[in-house]
Amino acid sequence: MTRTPLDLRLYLVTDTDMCGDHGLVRTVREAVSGGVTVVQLRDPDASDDELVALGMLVRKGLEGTGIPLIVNDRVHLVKQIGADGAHIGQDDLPVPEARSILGSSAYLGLSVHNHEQLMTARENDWDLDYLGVGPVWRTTSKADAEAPIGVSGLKAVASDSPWPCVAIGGVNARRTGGLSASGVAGVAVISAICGQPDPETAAFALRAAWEESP
Ligand code: TZP
Ligand code: MG
Repeated sequence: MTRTPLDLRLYLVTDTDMCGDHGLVRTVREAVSGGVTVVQLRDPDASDDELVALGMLVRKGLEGTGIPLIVNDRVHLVKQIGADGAHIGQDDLPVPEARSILGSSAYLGLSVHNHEQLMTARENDWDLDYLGVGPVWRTTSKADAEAPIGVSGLKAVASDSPWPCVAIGGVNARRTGGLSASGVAGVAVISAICGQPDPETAAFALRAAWEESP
């Protein structure tokens, strides 16, 4: 089955705590109004039941927008949430196992931190839709984040990747400008949208920076 390619230009990864009083669903909806093209539900601290409950609310909030919902790590919850796919890291379940749980119609993204991990994915010809590449810059939004790979590390992966790549880690509107020249299909952010007083304006600024980038 062929999946419609994702529009990866502005990829929002959620952080429930960071959304705080503004609220997760409200943040997601406003961010989509501002130009977010994909939403990933990420909450490593939530139990499966809590994530399903949150996921159903977010999915409902996205109804009618056409914006896909991707679930971080918990591949086994994608169907229950009614999401469009999953995103897994290097230490999560193996790609073929994730793909077999998801079936061929759901999206699957993989985090890649270096060229060696890209080569492993390529050699295995994994059935992926995109790669999340980073952290490009230092980030405080992920407890166990790897060392930053910089724009040069990002370019090295993106230029040899058969899959579209999304830059993640420390991305903000100021830094977005230069990133399309790195060969990526878009940028992924947590803190540049979650916890911002006005997520719609924040998303709009990121999207504008992406569209205006050379
Ligand atoms: N994976 C690599 S860096 C990162 C994740 C989930 C966190 C990105 O958060 P921020 O706030 O956009 O730096
Ligand atoms: Mg993970």
